Amino acid sequence: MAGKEKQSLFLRLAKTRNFLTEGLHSVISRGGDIDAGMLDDIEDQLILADLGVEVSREVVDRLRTNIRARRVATVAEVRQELREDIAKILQPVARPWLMPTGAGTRVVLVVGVNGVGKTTTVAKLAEWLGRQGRSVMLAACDTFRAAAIDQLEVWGQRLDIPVVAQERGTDAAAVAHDALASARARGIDTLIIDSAGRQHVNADLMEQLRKIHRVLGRIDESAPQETLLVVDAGNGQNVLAQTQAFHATIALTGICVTKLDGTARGGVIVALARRFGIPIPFVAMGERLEDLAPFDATAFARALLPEGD
Ligand SMILES: Nc1nc2c(ncn2[C@@H]2O[C@H](COP(=O)(O)OP(=O)(O)OP(=O)(O)O)[C@@H](O)[C@H]2O)c(=O)[nH]1
Ligand SMILES: [Mg+2]
Repeated sequence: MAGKEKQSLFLRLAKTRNFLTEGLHSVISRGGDIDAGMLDDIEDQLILADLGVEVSREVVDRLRTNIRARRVATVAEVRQELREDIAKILQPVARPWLMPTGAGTRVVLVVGVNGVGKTTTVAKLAEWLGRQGRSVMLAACDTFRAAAIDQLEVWGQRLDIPVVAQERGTDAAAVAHDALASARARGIDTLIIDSAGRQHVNADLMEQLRKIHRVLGRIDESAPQETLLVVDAGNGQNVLAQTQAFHATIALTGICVTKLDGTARGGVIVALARRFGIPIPFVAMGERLEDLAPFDATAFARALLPEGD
């Protein structure tokens, strides 16, 4: 069932079409000779889709080599070659999210800049883990805004899972500490910590993140077992700067790319894969709980470049 679900999400993505730029489709579909002009146009379109200048050049260089070697001769083969090349770049980061069981409470710390979908992703992850029979608790560590605490509590009620929250203004690290102590006491399998949105260039807020990390480590030196960065695909190349800064502050174990449904810039995922090699266990393509899918490199590449056009 999971496979089918996953596939239909990626198929939906392919259908939206504005996902990649219409441009690439029209370049490849216009027929005619595969000449230097077409290769230049393909490179431009990949850059517009946010694969980044470097990766776009690299992909088109490989394509050019294959055309010269006559391994690629038709437009259909160009499309297939691009699809396979992109899937190959994505493959190493598209690893399943394996959370060992039975080793006490495991902690997932969810971080990212403002408004990227952290809290929604926390809820989706909780639901996903719950479906696998795992007990989950949430910690409301966005203590800057009362509304943020309320938002998480509403998700907790909806999903029927406990939420640890304290008053607005409480030190986020203290909330994280108490939540982990409580989760361990209750024998909870996974504690997911929702954190406040913070700009990656804000040194004070980044330091606060380090503190949360440190305080968790005092209770369990291997916590947090997962530090998940949430990024909004619509932020384009800025996603790379965000990843760089968060990774330098607290080593990331994974990236979740959201809002792939609302953007033509999904190609940033390819740039992320090439530049950092950090696992991308999940992608999100909508606001609903079921709009989270384990990342599938082949299905994603197929959504970028559908077959048979
Ligand atoms: N279209 C779309 N919307 C999403 C997705 N994920 C989250 N959203 C929406 O994005 C908005 C912000 O989501 P939140 O989960 O509150 O984001 P956040 O990162 O917790 O925000 P802050 O806590 O304010 O930093 C909400 O309206 C969500 O419903 C997605 O994959 N696709
Ligand atoms: Mg939030």
